[in-house]
Amino acid sequence: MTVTHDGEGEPALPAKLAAHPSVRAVLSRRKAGEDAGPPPVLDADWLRELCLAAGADDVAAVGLDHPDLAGEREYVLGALPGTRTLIAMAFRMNRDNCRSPARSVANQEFHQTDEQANHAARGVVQALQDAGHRAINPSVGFPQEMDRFGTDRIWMVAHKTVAVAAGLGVMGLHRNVIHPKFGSFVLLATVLVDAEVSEYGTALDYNPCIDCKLCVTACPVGAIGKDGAFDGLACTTHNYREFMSGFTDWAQTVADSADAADYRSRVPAAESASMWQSLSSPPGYKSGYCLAVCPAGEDVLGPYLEDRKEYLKTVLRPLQDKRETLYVLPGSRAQEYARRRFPHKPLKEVTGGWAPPE
Ligand code: B12
Ligand code: SF4
Repeated sequence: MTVTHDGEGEPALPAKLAAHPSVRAVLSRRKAGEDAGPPPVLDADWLRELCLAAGADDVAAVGLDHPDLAGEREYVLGALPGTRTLIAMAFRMNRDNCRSPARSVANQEFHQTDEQANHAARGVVQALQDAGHRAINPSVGFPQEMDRFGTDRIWMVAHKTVAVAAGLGVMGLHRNVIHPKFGSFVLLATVLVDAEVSEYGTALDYNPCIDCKLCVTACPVGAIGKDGAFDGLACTTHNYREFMSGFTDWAQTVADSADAADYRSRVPAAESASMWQSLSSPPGYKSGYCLAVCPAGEDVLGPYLEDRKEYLKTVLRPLQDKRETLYVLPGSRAQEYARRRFPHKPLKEVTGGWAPPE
């Protein structure tokens, strides 16, 4: 095999490869100094402008070696070997859309913001790639790594953990990140990149959560404790009824039904229609009320401070009063809580919460 060398520091290449038009184009670009390679350190101001122009409402970077990210490292490096920095971005949601008792309105807002955030993060990755870097944008919500479902976490990166370490906000009582200005009404995205950044964010020195406990009162299945305890299983059983966990239970009901009449006696028409909607368009959340009622954040707090009674009447109460089916595991704390606190909301016992059936 003949090997050529250009004598100017380029690696030796087999003759056939060196003669390929694409290879010659790359080598001549390098020779002309047009392809100097990426800067070793990304400029923080340049990066911020890039993310804001892509559509982010706030941005901060954090090194993968940050001690609070120890639990993320394995997953992050598995998705992009060589990752050095995580770029956290926040995207505002429209508040009254999230607060509407009409689930179709709230779900559209979640999904539109989700799409916008994925689109922006992808644009940032493209710009970083054009600058010579390796970068990826794990999804804001779904898709996730479903082959791990039931055995390991299914998300590539915990956006909340990254956003908090980068200083974009702090987790409130409801376990969502509260941005100091935009409050709870933000979705989060993370871009992984193989370079360092000239300046990293620092954690916020206060928690924007005002400890009003409205999230505790709003949750129809009692998933949020006054002390900040979070009943993840109660939340996912109800809220994710039409996502992978609830879908599994629904599919089993279909399998277990003797005939159409039996199926209809187990699943009312509206539930079947709702499941169809979630399968044919992005799946619908059943709740998210903890986020909807949260008054924290400088841009959000005004109406709550002005007239708390009115705030409760117009924001909290409509969600509490809504007649809607609540999905609970039989014998769970959530079932007892919902029965006691929300007697006007019909309860439905279901199985197949988060983990797949044995
Ligand atoms: C898994 C997940 C969920 C799970 C678990 C939530 C949780 N607190 O972890 C469920 C299905 C319950 C959920 C619900 C919602 N989620 Co969610 N979810 C995620 C996901 C994929 C990972 C979250 C994570 O990092 N968890 C681990 C650590 C960091 O969280 P943690 O709070 O410290 O730990 C909690 C869990 O381990 C949980 N837990 C404990 N036991 C159990 C058991 C089970 C079965 C489960 C599922 C969880 C669980 O309790 C711990 C808290 O004490 C992220 C997307 C992503 N890739 O990051 C979105 C994300 C956290 N979700 C988000 C949103 C908006 C929601 C909902 C509002 C959706 C809706 N419209 O209803 C609700 C809010 C419920 C709530 N109060 O948290 C946003 C939050 C944005 C923000 N401002 O912080 C994220 C970041 C998506 C995004 N890209 O913006 N979510
Ligand atoms: S609703 Fe109140 S207690 Fe709950 S997270 Fe928001 S500010 Fe904190």
